[in-house]
Amino acid sequence: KEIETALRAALETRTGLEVFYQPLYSAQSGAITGAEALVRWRRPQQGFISPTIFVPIAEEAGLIEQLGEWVLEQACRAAVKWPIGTISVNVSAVQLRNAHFAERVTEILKQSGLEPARLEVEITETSFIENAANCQPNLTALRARGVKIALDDFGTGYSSFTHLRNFDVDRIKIDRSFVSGIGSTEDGSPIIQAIIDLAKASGLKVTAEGVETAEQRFFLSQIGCNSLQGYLLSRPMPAKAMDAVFRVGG
Ligand code: G
Ligand code: G
Ligand code: MN
Ligand code: NA
Repeated sequence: KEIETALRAALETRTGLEVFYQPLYSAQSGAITGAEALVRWRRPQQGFISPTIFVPIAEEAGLIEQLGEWVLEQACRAAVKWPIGTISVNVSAVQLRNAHFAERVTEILKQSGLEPARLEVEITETSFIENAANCQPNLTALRARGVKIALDDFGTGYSSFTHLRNFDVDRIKIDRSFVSGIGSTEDGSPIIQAIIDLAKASGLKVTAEGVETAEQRFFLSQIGCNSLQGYLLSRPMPAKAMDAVFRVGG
């Protein structure tokens, strides 16, 4: 409850909240092709609170729409200056169920001047499967406007493979739990290979998350991943640091 009150105040005063960005790299050329927006909340006494803690609190407290729209606004405004393909924004299941979600995204795109095709929303398969009927109209409307859809944490849901055909998405993001297995005793590489083959057969792009070693990067580019993301390549950073990477004004 205390954390909910503090989050409400942070949202109202716009203090302590910041959006960080983690670049995505082409597995072939190594160029930056996109970035993922990741919200950060720093409290005066407690330091950084993880979004895995405060996003669920925001969802229960009815604050996720406000938080999510703020992240979208920040991300679209920032990305419009950057020479990257897409800016990816994580979207909560609660936002996706809201009947006005697609409309709000459209307004934010207009205000920011970002081309719809340069925005990608990241959804998790569980959020979608559990609420397909409510989520589908939003996803259909967004795709009709050109917005891209990515399935995040792919492979962690109970039915990824059987459901992939039913998802109308552009990209899957292979969960980092598989990537961390590359080269270890619990080698995740046969599963990754199967995921990539399936994605390619379905015409989807593939991003691998959580790339932390050169061995993982090499393996993932060899087997056909389109883009790579992880601490080996870059940590999430503030918008100003991204501006500096691209030498654009803040
Ligand atoms: O950035 P970090 O690894 O700490 O993120 C932890 C989790 O929080 C990830 O699952 C990520 O998808 C989620 N997350 C980060 N930023 C956002 C956001 O803006 N909205 C939502 N819904 N989830 C986010
Ligand atoms: O669930 P989602 O894929 O949105 O989560 C992204 C989270 O993964 C972010 O919190 C980000 O900080 C984190 N992350 C990004 N790259 C790496 C990495 O190489 N290793 C680990 N352990 N986490 C990472
Ligand atoms: Mn994500
Ligand atoms: Na993920």
